[in-house]
Amino acid sequence: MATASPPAEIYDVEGAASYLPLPSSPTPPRPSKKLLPTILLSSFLLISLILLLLTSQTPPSQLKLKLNDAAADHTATPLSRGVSQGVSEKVFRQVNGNALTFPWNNVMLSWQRTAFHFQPEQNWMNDPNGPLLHKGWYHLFYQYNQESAVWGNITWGHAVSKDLIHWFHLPYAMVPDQWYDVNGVWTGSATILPDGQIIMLYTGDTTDAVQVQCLAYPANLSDPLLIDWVKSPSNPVLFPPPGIGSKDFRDPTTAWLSPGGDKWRITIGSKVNKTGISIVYETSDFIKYDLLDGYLHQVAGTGMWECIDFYPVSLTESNGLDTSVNGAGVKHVMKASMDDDRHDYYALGTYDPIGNKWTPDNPELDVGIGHRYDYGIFYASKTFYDQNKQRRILWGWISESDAEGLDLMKGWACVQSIPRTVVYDQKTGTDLLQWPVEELESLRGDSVEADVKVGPGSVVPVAIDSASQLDVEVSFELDEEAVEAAVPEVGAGYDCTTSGGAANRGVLGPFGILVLADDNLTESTPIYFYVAKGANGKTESHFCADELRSSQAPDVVKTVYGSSVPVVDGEKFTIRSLVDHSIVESFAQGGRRVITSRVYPTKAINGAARVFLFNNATGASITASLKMWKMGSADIRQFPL
Ligand code: DQQ
Repeated sequence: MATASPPAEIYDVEGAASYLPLPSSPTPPRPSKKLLPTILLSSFLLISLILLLLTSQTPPSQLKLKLNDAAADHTATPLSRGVSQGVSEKVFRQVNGNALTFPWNNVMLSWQRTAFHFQPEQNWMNDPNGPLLHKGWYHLFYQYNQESAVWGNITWGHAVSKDLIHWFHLPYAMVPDQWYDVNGVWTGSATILPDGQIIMLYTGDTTDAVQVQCLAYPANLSDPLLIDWVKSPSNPVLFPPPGIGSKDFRDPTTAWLSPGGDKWRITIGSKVNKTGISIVYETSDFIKYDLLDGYLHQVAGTGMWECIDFYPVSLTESNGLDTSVNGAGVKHVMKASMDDDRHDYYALGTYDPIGNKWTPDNPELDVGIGHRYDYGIFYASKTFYDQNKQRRILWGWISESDAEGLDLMKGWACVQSIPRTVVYDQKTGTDLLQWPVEELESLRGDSVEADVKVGPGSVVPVAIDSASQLDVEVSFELDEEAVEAAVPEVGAGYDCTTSGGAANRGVLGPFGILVLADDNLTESTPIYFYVAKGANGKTESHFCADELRSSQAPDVVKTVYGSSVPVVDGEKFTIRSLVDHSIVESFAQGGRRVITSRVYPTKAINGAARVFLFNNATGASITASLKMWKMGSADIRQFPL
C-alpha cells in the first residue's frame, strides 16, 4: 500500500540536461603501479579478516565473510558435482577460473543479500518444488543443500506464508534418507485431489544414481503447516522406462484428470538422443502407473527437458485455471527447462487428451525454440493454482552469476523470483503476461514521481535517498515526428544480446532507466528499450537489460539480456523493475517480456545507489512518466514451533 508520498520531483529537460554520456565500453579498473601497494595492503587486510573470522567461530547464519576450503584454494578447480549425477553444475562456477581478483569486503557482500525475495537463512537453494495452498497457508518447498552454498546433498526445504511475501521457515520436509533418494530428494510437484488429499510426486536419485519417481504425502492433513511428510512404502513408484537413460528421467508435474475423470495423468521430462520429450503416465492411485503411447510432445535438437510444467490458460478471462480444466476458450501452456542452455521456454498450444498430444499454435515458437518466460536468469520454474484467489502463480529459481568462491564467502547462494501471476495475453494472442503478485505492493513505502522530457543523449537523476529496494514503474513515449522521420536501418535485426549494450546508440534508442548506479555512472544497470526501423518502414521494439557496467569487479559474469517485444497499437513503452539489492526483475509491456538480472555492484550500494532516466538515442526525444516506491523488507524467519 502506498503511504504518503513526498512532493513529486518534476524535471524538465533544459533544467536537467546534465548530460553524462554512458561510458562507451565497460571499464574494469586496471591496477596501476601506484595502486599496487594499496591492493597488496587490502589483500593482506582481507586475508587477515578472513583468518580472524575463521578462528572466531562465527555462527554460520550470520552474514560475515566465510571461506571454506574450496573457496580458499583459488587455484583448485573442484570436481563437477551435478554433472556426474545427471544435472548441470552451477553455470557460472568457472568465472575467472575460480580466482577472486577483486578486493571484496564485507560491506559489499552483505549488501548483496536480498530483502523481499524468498531465501533460506544460509546455504544453497535451487528449484521451487510442490507449491500449494492449504488451509490458508501458501507452502513453498525448495531444493536445498543443508551443508554448503553450492549444489549437493539435496533436501526439501519448506516455508509457509499467508501472503506470498512474508515467510516462516519450517523443518525440512524431506531429507535424502532412503536408498531411492539418498543421492538427492529432487524436484517434484503437488496435486490436490478433490477430497483434499495432497499428493507429492518427486524424483529420487538412488544409491546407483538412477532417477526414479517417488510418492510422499502429509502425515496429518489437518495440520495447516503440513510439517510431517511420509514417503510411501511403495517407493519408488516409477523407474525409467525402456529406452530412457537412467539419468534422463525426472521432475514429475502436477497431475490432471484423464478424459474419463477417473484417472490422473502426469508428465515427466526426458530426451532421446538430442530430442527433448515429455512422457505421460496414467494412474488411479499414484502407486501403479500405465505408460501412455507416444509422447505428449517432443522437439528435436532441444536436449534434456527438466521441470516440465503443463497447464491451461483462459483465452477470455483474467483468472487462472485449475490444472484439469480443458475445452472451449482454453489453451494449454507447455513449459520445459532446457538443461542444455539453462533457460525456461514455454509455448501456447492445444491439448488433445484422447490422442495424448499437445500441439503448438506456431511450430516456429515451439518449446525450446520460441518464447522464454524470462530472458535473464530464471530456471526450473513451476506454477500452481491458487484456489482462493483463482490465479495461477509462477515461481522460478534465480541463480547467481558471480564466482562460486564468492557464494562460499557469503555463505548463501540463489533466490526465488517474486511469485508472478501468469495469464494469456489477449492483445497479442501469442504471449503470456507475468506480473508480480498484488501482495508485493504491501511493501511499497515512500514514493517519488517524475514527468520529464528527456532529449537525445541525456541522463536525468531521479531524487531518492536510498535505491537498493525499489518498485519502479515507468512509461515512455517516443517523439512521433522523429519516428516518422527516421531512416530505415539497413540490415536491421537488432539483438540485445549482441548489441554491445546501452552505450551503443541508434536513432530511436536506447532509452530507459539506470538502476543501481552511482553518481558518476562508473557502475549502472540500464533496463531499456531499443526501437529499430526496418527496411519495410516498420519499427520493431526490443527490451534489454545491460549488465556490462553493473560492477567494477571482474569476478562476475556480465551479460546483455533481452528480446524483441511486441508493442501493440495504443500502448506506451512500459517497464516495471523490482530492485532488491543484487537482483533486478524487470517486466516490459505489462509482463509480456521479463528479464531477471543478478548484479554485484561495488560502489553503487547502500547510500550511493541511485536511479536515472536516460535517453541514449541520437534522433528522438522521449517523454517519461515515472513512479517509484521505496520497498520495505519481507519478514522471513523461523516459525516459532
Ligand atoms: N534440479 C533438480 C532436478 C532438476 C534440476 C536437482 C533442475 O530434479 O532436473 O536439484 O534445476
